[in-house]
Amino acid sequence: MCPESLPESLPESFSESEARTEIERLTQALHHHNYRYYALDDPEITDQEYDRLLRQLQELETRYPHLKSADSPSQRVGVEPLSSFAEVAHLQPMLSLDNAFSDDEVSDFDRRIRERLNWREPLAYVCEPKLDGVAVSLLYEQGVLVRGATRGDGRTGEDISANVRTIASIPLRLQGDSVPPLVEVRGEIYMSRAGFEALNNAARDSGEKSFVNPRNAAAGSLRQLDSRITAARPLAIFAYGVGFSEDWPLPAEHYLVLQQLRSWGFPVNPLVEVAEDIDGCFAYYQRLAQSRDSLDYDIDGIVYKVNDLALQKRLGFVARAPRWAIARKFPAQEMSTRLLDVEFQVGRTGAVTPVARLEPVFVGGVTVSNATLHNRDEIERLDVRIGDTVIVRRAGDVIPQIVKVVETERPADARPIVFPEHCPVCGSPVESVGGEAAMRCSGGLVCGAQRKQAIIHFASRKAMDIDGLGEKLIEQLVDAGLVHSVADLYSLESADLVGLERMAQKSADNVVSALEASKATTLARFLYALGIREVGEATAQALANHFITIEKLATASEEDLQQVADVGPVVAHFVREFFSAEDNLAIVRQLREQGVHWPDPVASDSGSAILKGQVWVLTGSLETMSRTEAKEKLQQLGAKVAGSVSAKTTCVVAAPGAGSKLNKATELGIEVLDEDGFVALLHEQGLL
Ligand code: JCF
Repeated sequence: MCPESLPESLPESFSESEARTEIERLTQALHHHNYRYYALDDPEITDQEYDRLLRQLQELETRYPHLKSADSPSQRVGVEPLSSFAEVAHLQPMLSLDNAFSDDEVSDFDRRIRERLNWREPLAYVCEPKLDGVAVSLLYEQGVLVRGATRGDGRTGEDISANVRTIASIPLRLQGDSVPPLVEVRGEIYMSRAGFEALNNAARDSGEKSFVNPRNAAAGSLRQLDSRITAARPLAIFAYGVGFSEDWPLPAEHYLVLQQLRSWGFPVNPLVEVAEDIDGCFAYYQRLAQSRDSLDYDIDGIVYKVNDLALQKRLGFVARAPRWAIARKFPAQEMSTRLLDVEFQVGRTGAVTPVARLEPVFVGGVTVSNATLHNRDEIERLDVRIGDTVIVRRAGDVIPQIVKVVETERPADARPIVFPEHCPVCGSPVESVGGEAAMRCSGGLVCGAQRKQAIIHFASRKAMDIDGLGEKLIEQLVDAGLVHSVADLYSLESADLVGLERMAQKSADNVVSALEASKATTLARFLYALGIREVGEATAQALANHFITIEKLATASEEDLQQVADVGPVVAHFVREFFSAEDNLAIVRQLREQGVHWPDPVASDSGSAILKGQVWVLTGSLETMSRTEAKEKLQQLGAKVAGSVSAKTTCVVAAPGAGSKLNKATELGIEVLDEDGFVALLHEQGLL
């Protein structure tokens, strides 16, 4: 099992029996390491070492094809295409789930089954995220994967064995010594959001059709007759149950079935929990609804299952769904509605963005009446017309998107969308620059829209954070000719503001004080506020940490700039371009003359960056400061601040309301600081 004991390259002069032993040894080792990686999330060897073992096995199998085993870990690459999928019967039917759309419906479910069981005590339920993927049944004979099938109508499905064998997290051989002679394992195959994005980007780059959502991508990938295509798709599985089994002592609880699945080598969702009663189920729903957007896979709800298997058996089924389980659905993230019109908005960098005006529709928990159409290519790709019925998707905080046109519902008078040749705000020609998909207004700061957007960005919370200077006010200031560029803001007096819409003396004074207060800032915020193209929050922080003073940054060459982590040629070019323009330098100078200032940031490569090289994660909501402030302070101390907990995390700051990230940190044995501890650290470092 120990990889170090294997020679770098295999000797030429293997006898056949030595080859047989070696193949079996490598096969065992690879199965074992798959188990460590996918089921336990705790690998013992590096990816490189794993690849080396796999290459050695492949080399031997090429030399001795007849020694290749049926469950060889080398089959993940796929095989010759099929002409069709065979129909196969499940040994035990695959069930579907009844749905509940409110807590009341879940209460009814709990009451119903307790009545049926005559059960007066609270009932314990296993709670798990309901993945939006494709259900499969995997058949293992003597521990070896012999068949994979779709759910189909629940009784029979399609044989997709060749495809499921390519999915790395599906064990080809069950691990451990409690393996039944025959067992059907049920699970949900899904595509991670990250995998989906990568797949779609690659498809778009090569001019192929992209997928509407991760579920369609997973389903489409499993429906390939050529398993070599499936092999190239980022699919994964979470196992959630056992169908038919032979000679296997059924555990007493569903939760123990899941533990067994994990020890056989299946990934089981780490967010699965047992709730002691129905109130625990409600609490689980609240927590998961909160973290839904931060998961790396789509879920459409939660599954609650009676934990006690003897009780499950007594409850039995109705039609095709078990009485002992229910799916509590989240609000739908995709809905259909009508595209009423398309307007064109001009952004800070002049990009002209088509915005869809929609018949209002409730999706992802809010009413949506606008969606972005991104750019001209996107309109072409979707082939969308005004009047069309479209599918709108809103997942989390992201801007609602149109993902698809319902072609069958296109009205006869649907109108094509015409991209404007002139800026709708300033009338300057709209151009496409250097192969970009975006079309830009060529008016620059002549264009009122670009000026307004630049000022809105400058004043925004993560930039100069000027309280009370919102979009409406900025629009009025620009339209009234009071403000032409950000440099004019600090000359504003209350008298200029009084009399503008919704501006009484008091609010005007407040805006002037907020302007004054915003002058004390950080170099990172200031750089971000300038709105240099491609310089977001993180890049601004990295530039500030690296160059320490704006003078050094403003005179840095593109080569110097690329020394900064995460700064590539594109960002370097835009930064250099910005500081080469006399107008921009004048604005920076004026702002500083008017009193905008910052302390020298602590350079991340200086000795005082006590958290240099560390990765911190913030979770929960801090009571003493905003998340942005906490993040800035950690970055000033040299730490990287990540969004999720992994083995690379150094420390987690757990504020009140901390959820799954805290659990994960505890699971991984990562240091956790509470808010008091964190505040004390900042005090020690002179940051509070
Ligand atoms: O994650 C799922 N989509 C999922 C589907 C999870 C489960 O525990 C399920 C399921 C469908 C049927 N359990 C059953 C019985």
